[in-house]
Amino acid sequence: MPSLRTRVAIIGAGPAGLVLANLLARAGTDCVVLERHSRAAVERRPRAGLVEHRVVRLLAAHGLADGLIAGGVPHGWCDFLCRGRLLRLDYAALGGAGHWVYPQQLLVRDLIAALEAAGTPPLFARAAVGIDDTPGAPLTVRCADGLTVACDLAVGCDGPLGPSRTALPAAVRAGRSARRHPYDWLAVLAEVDRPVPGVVYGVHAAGFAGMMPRSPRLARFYLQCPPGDTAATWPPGRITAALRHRLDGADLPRIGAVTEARVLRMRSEITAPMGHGRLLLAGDAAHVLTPCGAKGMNLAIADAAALAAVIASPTAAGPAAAYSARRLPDVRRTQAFSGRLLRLLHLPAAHGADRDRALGRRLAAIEHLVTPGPRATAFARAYAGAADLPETTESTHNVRYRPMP
Ligand code: RFL
Repeated sequence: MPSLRTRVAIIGAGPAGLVLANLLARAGTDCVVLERHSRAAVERRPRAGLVEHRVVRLLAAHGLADGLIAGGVPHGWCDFLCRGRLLRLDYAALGGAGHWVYPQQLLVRDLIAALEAAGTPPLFARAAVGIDDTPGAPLTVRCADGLTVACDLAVGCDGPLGPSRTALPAAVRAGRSARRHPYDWLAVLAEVDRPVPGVVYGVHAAGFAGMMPRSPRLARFYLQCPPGDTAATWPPGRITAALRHRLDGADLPRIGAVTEARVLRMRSEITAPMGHGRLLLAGDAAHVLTPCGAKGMNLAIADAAALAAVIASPTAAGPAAAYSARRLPDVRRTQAFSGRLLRLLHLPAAHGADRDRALGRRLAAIEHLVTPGPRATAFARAYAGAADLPETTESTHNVRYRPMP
């Protein structure tokens, strides 16, 4: 039976696992990344696209942002569309920082290349199936093909469905807080005839619709749909018609081929503490957010950075306590931010005049939100991941946040 010995076994080569492995490699800490998919599959998987200010700063500080800065596009405003009115929140100007638009799969590709250059590429097509934690013996991660990895610490970066969460003791899993929202989102990637100029949130009587930039020829769209809906009920013609209807008034490009359409179950969940003993969780394995507010990948990378710091400076309380204390306040704040934005963007399930009144209330709330002042500034900073910046306005790398070219 093949076996390996390492200090830290990392399960999953998504943003969390790859950033952690890169930071550990830079600190000279031995680690192994196990990924169940092939390299080609993870480098092709489109998901997030908005990278927060603080995450760019962090990646740049470790020499991991060259591709992002060369190929990404700074972006710093979003539009809210409600009752035919388009209201702009210029959050980079208000809060001093914006996002970079850079598709997740490109960041994953860069992070894998950096690990390869460091001589520690992930082990692809190695699915972890279990974690054995026998007191007094090294922790052991078992893979489906028989490989075992003995380690001092295992970090589950394997998303919400990987084996790491289930390997936590039942008492820790019981401490999970979870919420299912009363709607789902159809997530669409589609070809466009020109770049989407920026983020648009459409609040509409027929349901929420969103439009996000990704690349010059591709855009991400979201459509609120009933809970439990499936992509099969959304043929391309219906998707395009719904986007035109719900985003009427926005600068919508011509939508071509739909390259991906999937229904995202809208739920939020936090595992607290974010680990136990020698097993820690990071990214989506530790907390699931809805895509609202574009926070999941950003939190995953912030987790990885905190974990690398905790591993570098052990404390008497142990890594799970130190890591949870560092990360849970930010995770909870971010969940709350995403929840507030969700409430703003969705109408309660009412009909007729009630729905119209609800739309009126949303429009008033949006007007309030985009009006410069402390509330708009707080929202701007939370949205761009700049809450930890000093109050003086300062931009990441002195960039001017602007629309897609
Ligand atoms: P990932 O990226 O899911 O990576 C987990 C990795 O673990 C592997 N794995 C295993 N490997 C070995 N053995 C096993 N048994 C394994 N089981 C699983 C998987 O193959 C995978 O490679 O988790 P990570 O690293 O925590 O990163 C989280 C982010 O990917 C996620 O939060 C974001 O994509 C969420 N998200 C967004 N986040 C943002 O910050 N900004 C956005 O604009 C944004 N848009 C989105 C999103 C997520 C979306 N979907 C598809 C859920 C848009 C969408 C449509």
